[in-house]
Amino acid sequence: MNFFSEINKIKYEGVDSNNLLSFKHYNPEEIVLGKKMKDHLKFSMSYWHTLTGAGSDPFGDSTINREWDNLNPMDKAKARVKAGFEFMEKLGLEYFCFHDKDIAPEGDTLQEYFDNLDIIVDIIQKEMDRTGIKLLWGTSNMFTNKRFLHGAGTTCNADVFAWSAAQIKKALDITKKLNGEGYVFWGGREGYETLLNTNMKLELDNLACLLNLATEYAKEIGFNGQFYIEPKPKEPTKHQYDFDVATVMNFLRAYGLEDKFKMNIEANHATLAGHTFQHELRLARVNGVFGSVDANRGDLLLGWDTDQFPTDIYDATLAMYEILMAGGFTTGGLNFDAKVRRASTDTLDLFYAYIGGMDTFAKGLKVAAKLIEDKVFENIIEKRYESFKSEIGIKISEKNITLKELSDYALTLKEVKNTSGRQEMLENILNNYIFKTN
Ligand code: XUL
Ligand code: CO
Repeated sequence: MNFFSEINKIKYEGVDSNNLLSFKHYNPEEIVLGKKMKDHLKFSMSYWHTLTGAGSDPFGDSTINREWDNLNPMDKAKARVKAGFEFMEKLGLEYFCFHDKDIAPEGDTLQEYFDNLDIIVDIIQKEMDRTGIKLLWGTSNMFTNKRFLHGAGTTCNADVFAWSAAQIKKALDITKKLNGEGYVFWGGREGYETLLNTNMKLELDNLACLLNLATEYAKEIGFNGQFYIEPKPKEPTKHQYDFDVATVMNFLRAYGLEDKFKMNIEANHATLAGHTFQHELRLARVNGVFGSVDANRGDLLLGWDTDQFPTDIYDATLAMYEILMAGGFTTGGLNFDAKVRRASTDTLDLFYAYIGGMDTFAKGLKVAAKLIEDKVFENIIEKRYESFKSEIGIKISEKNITLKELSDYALTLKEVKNTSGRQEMLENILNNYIFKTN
């Protein structure tokens, strides 16, 4: 059965094409910096937004009724697999990501949930074998069910903690079975609403314990994928413990988990934390913890996680610049954790959404590659810090100096000279690269 029979495989047609169902920049086989575009970008479909999202929001019910939505829960789950793989094939998406709950109904008991998952995982595996499409990462949904109202790893209820462990164990088994390249922990409800009822220390200790148990179990079953944490500062809880890259790094270091996790950085989460997407990517890069990306965008006028498809060339260029400078994706990839708007009710809208996101990042990749090839920022940055190559500068860099020696040196200076930061010129250069790259 086909779900998108009215749509043909989306092809690259270049910027002069007027066909809205074609790529203008995403040319999967094109070589950029010695590597195929598709291998740089590793685009991934988010199972949840694409196949289960139905447009509901806090003020209104679902607005989107997909062809599979009227089936019984297991048939619906099976139909979603078929629809998902047809969708990925048509767009040339070579990866997908899912939560346990996205792929199978929970049933009445935990055992029934696991049995349902096994049935659907077998179908997914067949589709993966048929198409060559791969699993970028798996995860467990420990936030939608009311059981998790106090959190999962940070709950005050030990039974819920155990239930969460069971879900993670199963999700790891599935991710291993499907040869997943990674496993993501996003906080979900790991945070607090009020400190008046919260034992922060116990919650953080327990969260670290759960993460550690997960990595231990992964070793036991021979799952070698990369573990990621996906920082987010707020929503659904008022304060999420995985606030941003800096907070997560501190948490991991405090509990000796820093070698076991990398970051899955989401654009809209960065902006919710009061950072740019580039900032979060840069911080992860310079600390050696860059891993994967959830590509989307927020809305500057709204203070919540709108999860819109990325269309901002400027942001995508700077993101791709950081990703390339970090050495590119290894286990990670570019997962579209993005959803169509509530009023975009047709399947056609899903195609427009992905085409737009993929073209935006393909263009960003091309611009970033040229910026790196020409060492535009590297040369300017190197020059800006060249005083640290002087005698005194080298001593500072090598930590081969005392406060008194620095003071003695400063006393010999008559005047301190600074040079321009040239921000406006740099912004123009960046724009010029965007203008001229095709
Ligand atoms: C929530 C979010 C999640 C994670 C996976 O804001 O981004 O979908 O990516 O749990
Ligand atoms: Co995400």
